[in-house]
Amino acid sequence: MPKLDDLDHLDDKIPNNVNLSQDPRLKRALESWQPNFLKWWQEMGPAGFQEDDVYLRTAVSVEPSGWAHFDFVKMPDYRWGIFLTPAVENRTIGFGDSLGQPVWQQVPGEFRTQLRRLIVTQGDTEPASVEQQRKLGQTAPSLFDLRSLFQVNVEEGRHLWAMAYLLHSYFGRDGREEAEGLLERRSGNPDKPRLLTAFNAPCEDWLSFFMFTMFTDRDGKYQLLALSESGFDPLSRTCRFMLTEEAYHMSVGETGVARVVERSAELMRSGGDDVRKQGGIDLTTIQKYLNLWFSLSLDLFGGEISTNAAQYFAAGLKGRAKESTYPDHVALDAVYDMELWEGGALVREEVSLRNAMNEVVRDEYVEDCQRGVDRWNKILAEKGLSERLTLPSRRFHRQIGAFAAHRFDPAGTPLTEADWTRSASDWLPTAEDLAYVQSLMVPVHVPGKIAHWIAPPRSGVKDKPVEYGYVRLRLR
Ligand code: BYC
Ligand code: FE
Ligand code: FE
Repeated sequence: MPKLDDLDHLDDKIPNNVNLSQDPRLKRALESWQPNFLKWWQEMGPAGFQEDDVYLRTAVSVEPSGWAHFDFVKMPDYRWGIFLTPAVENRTIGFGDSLGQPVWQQVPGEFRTQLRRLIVTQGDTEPASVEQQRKLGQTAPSLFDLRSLFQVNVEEGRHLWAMAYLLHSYFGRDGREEAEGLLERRSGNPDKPRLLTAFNAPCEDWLSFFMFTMFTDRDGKYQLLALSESGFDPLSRTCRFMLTEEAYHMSVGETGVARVVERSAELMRSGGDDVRKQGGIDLTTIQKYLNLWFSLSLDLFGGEISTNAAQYFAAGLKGRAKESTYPDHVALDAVYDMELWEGGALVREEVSLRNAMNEVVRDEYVEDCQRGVDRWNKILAEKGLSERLTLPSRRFHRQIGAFAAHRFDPAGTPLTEADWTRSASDWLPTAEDLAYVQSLMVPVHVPGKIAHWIAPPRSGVKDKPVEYGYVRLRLR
């Protein structure tokens, strides 16, 4: 386990490109935070497996050769590092009221509270996801998948380090308190819940895990893209490096669901429509899980109309994903035409663009999700099936924003409460659906073997075959 006793070797223990060994104040701060992080990891990280060797990718530097270093490590020995993408010389603020001015290397006093809130919100999601996935290792469908889970988990741990670093380094005493708070809240705990809705939802089977990494990690991608635009340069550089890891998380989700779809399609072809009878997951259940995790993830973008988002944009703290692709970076006179639910009806309304920034980012996200669903449907088509998966309307099952106050079906049609109550079990996983999927969750921890309900992956990790022993389990 890394200890900070030997400060001369700090850069070895916490790989970093922020000159940690030259910064005594930051060193001391992280010195007291790190044991609490490890305590949190032992208590709330993956249940079991902490003594097992896992074939993990560790970031050891920001060069392309340095962040894809593969080796067997025990998870508590993973070298959680602090990496920022190298600074862009003479970078200027790319949007908002301060467009064109030099980026900030320190926190601007007038925006301190808002900036801290953004960083705390981002940071809170990282340990939350690890907590949600805590028990999944015990039912992994293969060693390949077990490794994927742990790779995602250690990297979310590193994302937590990234935000804790910003809090410790740039926010003084209250930053230190917020960094402790990140280790104290608990996903799903009513007394000290995580900050955002989806991060308190249970994620207790592997279909949920794949939907989570497909849809919820993809919110991560879009939020990180938006924060990468920040005029606060350390935040921008931190998020740009995190995005390199996020791509992997989303691929775990997309290919994971694809493999479940593939197996279900095979069973339908060979054994008929009753997939459950054949020990697979039927497309209806897959669609319900998709509906749930997509709608929970849509909520993570915030309200359709948001003065918070307008302020973040005006201040240059948070832009749009890929801000440079938009023609107008001030967005003062522009409007955004959106659909809302008002006075008991769907209405179209022109909203000042700055107030619509959450919706603009959500638009990009929905398009990206659709591309993934299209790829799943291609598998169904290739197997000669006419069934298709669909993204529900963004009005469906919302708990945040303009549509939270009413009920809508997956096509987006308004419903009475009675209609909703009658049909909700057709659209969202029921207790019985969850129990069925849970009944399939038996661990397959033998090299080369895989659970029946999921197709094997197309290829292994790095240069290893699919059948490789990616996790070396100690005899128990
Ligand atoms: N749940 O103005 P509004 C990731 C609150 S995922 C609960 O509409 P705003 C990851 C809001 O706080 C990426 N509360 O929205 C993925 C506000 O409260 P106050 C995480 C919510 O402020 C997988 C009120 O409602 N990163 O990295 O623009 C695994 C009105 O809010 C929610 C970020 O989120 C919600 N869903 O918030 C691991 C980036 N939505 O002011 C990791 C940082 C809104 O009334 N966060 N509220 O007390 C932000 O940029 C913004 O806070 C939000 C939208 C995008 C969340
Ligand atoms: Fe993350
Ligand atoms: Fe992630």
